[in-house]
Formats: sequence, structure tokens, C-alpha cells
Amino acid sequence: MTRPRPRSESPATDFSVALLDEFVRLGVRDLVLCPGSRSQALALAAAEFERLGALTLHVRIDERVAGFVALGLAAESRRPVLVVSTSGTAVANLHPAVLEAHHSGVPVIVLSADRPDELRGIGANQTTEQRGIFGPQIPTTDVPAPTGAEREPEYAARIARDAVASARGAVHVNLSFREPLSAAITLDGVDTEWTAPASATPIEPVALEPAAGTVVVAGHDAGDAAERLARELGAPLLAEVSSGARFGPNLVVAYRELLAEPGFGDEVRRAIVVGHPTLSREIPALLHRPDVEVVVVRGRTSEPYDPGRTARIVDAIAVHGEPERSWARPWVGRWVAASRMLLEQPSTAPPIDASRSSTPAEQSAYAKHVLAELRRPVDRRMLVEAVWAATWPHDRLVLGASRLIREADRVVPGKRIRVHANRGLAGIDGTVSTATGIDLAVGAEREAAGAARGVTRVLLGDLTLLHDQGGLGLVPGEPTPRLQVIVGNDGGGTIFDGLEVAASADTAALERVMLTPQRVDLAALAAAHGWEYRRAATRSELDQALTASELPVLIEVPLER
Ligand SMILES: Cc1ncc(C[n+]2csc(CCOP(=O)(O)OP(=O)(O)O)c2C)c(N)n1
Repeated sequence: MTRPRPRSESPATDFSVALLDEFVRLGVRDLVLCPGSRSQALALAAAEFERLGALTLHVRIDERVAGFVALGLAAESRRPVLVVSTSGTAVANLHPAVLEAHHSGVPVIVLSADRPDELRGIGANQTTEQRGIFGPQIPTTDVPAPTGAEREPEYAARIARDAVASARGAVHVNLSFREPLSAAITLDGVDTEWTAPASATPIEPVALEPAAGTVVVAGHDAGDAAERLARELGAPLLAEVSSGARFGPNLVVAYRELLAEPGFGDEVRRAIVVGHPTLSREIPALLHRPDVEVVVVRGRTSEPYDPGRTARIVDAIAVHGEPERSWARPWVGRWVAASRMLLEQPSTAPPIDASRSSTPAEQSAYAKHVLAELRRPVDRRMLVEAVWAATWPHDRLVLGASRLIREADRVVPGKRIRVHANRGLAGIDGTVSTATGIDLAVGAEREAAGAARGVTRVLLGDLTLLHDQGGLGLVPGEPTPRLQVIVGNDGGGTIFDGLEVAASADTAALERVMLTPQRVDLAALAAAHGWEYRRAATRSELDQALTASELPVLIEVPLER
């Protein structure tokens, strides 16, 4: 039921209020907006909803940033988040985040303001074709300019209901507004009671029986159900670092190496895929094999992951029966033990006995050893392991689309922490902004629960950071995010050094068009935005920086190319 409201002087404002009334009633709690004239009715109505405690408003200057902040809020809270923009290029700047939301199944609802019909197609200022602006995958609901007709609030409520119902990813609602573009309003209250809607269609799980030769592949956002599935099936768990299933007794970290190893990869006969694997070449190669039966569990993403185009796509799996110990123990045990062996590093720790030695020579040798260890320059493996070790369940970890996410995927051990990454399209854009949204969502939830706050750590390369410099902006009046942005600075996009092309192309050309070198002064960048700055070149500097309390902080870690 729409809450009856007295009418104002502006149909645009009345429509905006009715729309937000229904969004709030349906459980929407966050709205991100950027300034603009055509969108003023929505923006001012949103401010009024915030005054009444019904919505949290997040104001940003740049729509590209705003889109990713909304994405982060929605990815963490798993509730639809609204983004309001004015007309013209403002809407287009939301496109990267909208595409990521679409491909990763994160509910982001764009409310773009537009000119009414009579001002379209005549060269009116700041007016373009906004219907279909995000492409055929994200159709537009085009809403004509409100006129003040009696049933408009009901119509607005229906628009909101349809948007929430279809928000399995990005949704676009384009709203035309005519003058007067807004009127002053004071609302007397907002109905926020909300019960989570029951799942519309009950999911019918497909029965599978445990069988030797099965592996579970947990790609991005697979969730902890993938870990349980691996145990129930007696299967090694090949879980990517942002899968949400990187833990448990069946976890195989060194899955890349083992898939290529006789006695392991060649003995796989069935692969169950959950989530969206994107971090290795070995997984798609496995799923292409004619001797491997592939079952893909449909997830939040718009397209199920099926590189071989032969997979059986299912909504859910129910395991019937238990794995027989006679084959399950050796099958899983072999993978898990071999993975552990492959990851073991020769110990660099000083012999513990030496610390207790009474001979000065041995003691001094010990001290030198400790010092050398602490002064060891940070390399990629040390960096990802230190960040992983510093992160706990009340923290969040956000991994950019640089080399470091792949390094983490190769080496970090099982740990039940929440890891985010924009793997829908694996863009290097919007990473700091996404992390900001994630942090704001965690903050709101933990504050409501009276729980202690952790930090949101972002681990990325230098180009990925520089791509989203706007995301570092701290807007006065907005909450300061508890961010630790850790940038592995190797002077450009060195991920391309690992491609085949690096062996054949002209080195200078490769440097110019792929590495794209940069020499930005990151200390000055941090200072410009009012962030703390630390440089961590050694193990001890890194450990200190990761436990430092001033936030937000930019930690620069110089890395060898
Ligand atoms: C928006 C966008 N543009 C371009 C790319 C292609 N791309 C992938 S990784 C990368 C370079 C990343 O560089 P950096 O963050 O410094 O990490 P490094 O390669 O040094 O580990 C680029 C340009 C992309 N994924 N997304």
C-alpha cells in the first residue's frame, strides 16, 4: 500500500517521494547520488528520507565513482542499492559499474533523470538518447514525465516494485521530469517495515552421487556451499581466492600445478562448477576436455560459466549417498597433501636454538639473521601472504584485477574471510570506489549490531589504483571509510609481461602500449586527498604499515618488475 502524501507544487517531487516510499518499503536502504539539476526532485526527496532515518545517502561528485560505490554497497549488503544521476554524460559514466553489476549479479538500480518527450531530439541542452544507453543486456524502463495525475503515486510504486523484482543485476529506470523540477517538502514519516520476500520459485535441486574422479571448482562468489559440496561429494576443492569457499579440509590451493600433473588432473572425470572461475587457464582447459563431465550450478551471474558449451546447467545440487572411504580418502588426501608440498617454501626463519645460545658469536649471528629477515625487500608472494595473514573475519579484503590477485590465488592458504573482487568483467576500474561501498555497508551493519569495526583492505597494482583516483576523494559530511589501500607499485601494468606477446613483440613498443609506465608521486596523491601515506619496502615496514591505525591510508609497496 502506498502511503498517502499531501501533494506539493511539483509533480516531479511527488513522483520521486512515491518512488522512494516504495523502494524503502521493499528494503532498499542506500542511495548514492551525484549532483545535477534534472535529478533534483529525486535528490532532495532522498535527503528528506535520510533526515527521517529511512535511507542512507552517499553523495559523490563523479558518477563513475558513484556507480562503483553503489556496486560495493550492494555486493556487501546483498540488498538493491539506488544510484541517482542527472541527464547526459552523467548517465554514461555509470556504464562501467552497471556492466560489472550485470555480469556479477549484484543488484544496482540506476535512476537517471531525463528531459520530457517534447525536449528530446531537438538539440536540447544535456539531452541524449538515454533509453537503452547501457546496451541490449540492460533494458530501460522509460517513465514519462509526471503530470500530477491522481494515480501517479501508485504508478511510481509499481515502477519501484518491478525494479526490485528484476534486480538480479543492474536495472535502469529513466525518469523524465518537467518544470517545476522540484518543490520544498517536509515528510511526516516513512514506512520502513520490511520482510525479506520469499524466493518466488522454489529451486529444484538435481541429485548427484559421490564418485571417484570428481572435483569441485569454486570460482568467484561461489560461497561457502561449495565447500560443503566438496566434502559431501568426497571431492578436492579447487577454490579461487575470491570464491568465498577458500577453506576447509578438501581445499587444494595449488590446483593449477596439479591439474597439469599425471595422477591428478588426468584422473578427473567429473567437474562441478560453482561461481565464476576467472583466474587460471587450467580450469577452462579442464572444462573443455571431452573425458570430463561438467555440471555447472547456476549462480548470481547473468551467464552460467560453460566454456566447453557442453555442461549440464543446474539450479542446485543435492548429494545422495556418502562418499566411500575406500576411494574418497586417497583421492582427496592425495590432492590436499600434494598441494601443501608444492606450496612449502624453504624456511627463512632463523634457527630457534641460536636465540638461546650463550656464545656471543652465535647470538650475534642470530641477531643478524633476524635483521636480514626483517629487511628483506617485499616481493609479491610476501605481500599477498602478509595481507592475507593480517585480515580477519571482521575485516574485508578487496582484490584489484592486477597480478596480485593471481599471486594470492596461487599461494594463500585456507582462511574463512570475506574477499571481494570485481570479477564480472575483471576491469581495473572502480576498485577503490567499490571498496568504499563495501566498507560503508560493513560499517552500517556492524554499527547496527553494536559490533567492533575492522578495516577494508584493498590490494591492487599501480595502474588499477590510478584508474580510480577519483575514488580516493573524501567528501566533507560523508563518513570516512576505514580503508587500507595497498598498492604494489611496479611502475605500470606488468601483468602483460606474462603474455606470449611479450616474447615476440618489440620491447619498446610493448613498454609504450601495454606496460604504460607511470611515475605518479603516490605520497602527494595521498596528501592531496587527505589520506595517510606509508611506504613499505621491507618485511618489517610492511607489517608495521598493515597494523597502523590511521585510516584511510595508502600503503605503497615498491615491487620489482
Ligand atoms: C577498465 C580496464 N581497462 C583495461 C584493462 C586491461 N588490463 C588488465 S590488467 C591491466 C594492467 C594492470 O596494471 P596494474 O594494476 O599496475 O597491475 P600489474 O599488472 O602491474 O600487476 C590492464 C590495463 C582492464 N582489465 N580493465
